[in-house]
Amino acid sequence: MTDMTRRQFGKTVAATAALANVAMPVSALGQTAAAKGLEFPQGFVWGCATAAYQIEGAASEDGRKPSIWDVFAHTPGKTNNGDTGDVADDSYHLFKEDTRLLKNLGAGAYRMSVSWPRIFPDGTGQPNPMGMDHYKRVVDELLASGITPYITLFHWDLPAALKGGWQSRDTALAYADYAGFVADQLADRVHQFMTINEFDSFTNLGYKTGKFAPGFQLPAAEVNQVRHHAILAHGLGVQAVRASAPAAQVGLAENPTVFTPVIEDEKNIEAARRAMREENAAFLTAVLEGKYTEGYLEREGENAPRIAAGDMQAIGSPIDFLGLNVYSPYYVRADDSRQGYEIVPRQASHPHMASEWIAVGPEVMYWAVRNVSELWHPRVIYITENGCSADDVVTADGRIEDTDRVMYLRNHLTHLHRAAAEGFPVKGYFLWSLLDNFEWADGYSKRFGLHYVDFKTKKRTAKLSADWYREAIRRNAVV
Ligand code: GBH
Repeated sequence: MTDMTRRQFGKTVAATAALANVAMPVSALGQTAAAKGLEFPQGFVWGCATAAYQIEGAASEDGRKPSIWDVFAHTPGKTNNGDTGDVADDSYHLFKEDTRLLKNLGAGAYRMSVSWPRIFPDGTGQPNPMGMDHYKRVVDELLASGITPYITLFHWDLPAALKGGWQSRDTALAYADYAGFVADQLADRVHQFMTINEFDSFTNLGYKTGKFAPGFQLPAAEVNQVRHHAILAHGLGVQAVRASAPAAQVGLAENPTVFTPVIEDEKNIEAARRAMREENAAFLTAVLEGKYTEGYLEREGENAPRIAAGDMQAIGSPIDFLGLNVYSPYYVRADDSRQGYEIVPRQASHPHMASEWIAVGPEVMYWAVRNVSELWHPRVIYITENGCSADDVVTADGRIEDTDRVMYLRNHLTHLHRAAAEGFPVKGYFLWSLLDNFEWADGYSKRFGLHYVDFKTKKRTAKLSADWYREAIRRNAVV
């Protein structure tokens, strides 16, 4: 917030709300709160997010070698319909067009990821200049269009050549070398880096349930070691980026399990905070506290990770901003147990979007920001992902009227606005996603984009939600 303190901003909002309560002629109301919508703080960053393997295609071009996702997707039975990211949205070639889509939205920022196997095709060793040059071109195109790049250094496409994958401690070291190299190469034009996207997705789904690459189902002790290597990679990555790009801001994009109090009263609010800390003990809590909680070590017992000297200090390296990917809430209530909370299962009738896992509970935006703020006091929070899948259809005259996505976005941003209005330090929002893309194990069957992609022709068409988001960005408000 530039020229208003948080408290003043909160008061202004309260005053506007109070005004709206007094009897006023409808026309006067129309000119105040209603006309403005729920305004976000000045300078709020509005963006879109994507990830390399989900949009780029060009899987073996310019020296790129396979990632574990190429191998996984090409293994029969692993993805819906056997879909792969071989071609995806062809954004590797169409990045100028994608930049125009962002510009048409009025977006000020773009969160994109760099593909590790384009930069180090074998994971380590010699860098591949053709891969690096590609990202320099993409970044330059964004900058020329007035769009600030936010770069994710790892969004799950681990080079397949790395022996042992995340089971090997060496992968964390290789990651730090890669992260430091990319930061050095882009330091003159990129000022925001995220080390890693979502620990849970590539560790637990990759090595415990096997739903994601590399598709393993390991015993608990080995899974915990994988998780430890992942957060170690983050910590070493923070240090490597700082060494290469001292002026840059470094953070991560994590999807903690977010807890919403069943009722907003003191004891349940406290329970939500406790649950948030303890249920994220392997990842976010460890990163922000530089230690595993006693509860986690006790619960895991002999399966707890082996920790080398210096690991926890590296893992707890200070970050400049916290990125939160927020989709679905869990509900929690206070109880008399030692931990002080009980997770309340979702009702069978709880509504969800096209992906069943996207249970709709827009207050999750508020509680994500508030819980992490009260627990760890990060100076800057970005929502690095939020959005939904919808069963989009193209009408006879070529429109996509995704009113359900608009409903989802409007409600989630309304609750995010509440967090900003109460003075929590949320500074930006990146909508997942700019365009329909390869949705991991769901292949092309789930569409998350503001732009519809015809996967045969690669044609992009703005959906109704793109028009809605443009208007929100233009007004800096939810309307
Ligand atoms: C994000 O993950 C990812 O960062 C992004 O790449 C992805 O495209 C986007 O969300 C939309 O999915 O199949 O029942 O096991 C969000 C967290 C973790 C949610 C994996 C879905 C699989 C559920 N995701 N999870 S299931």
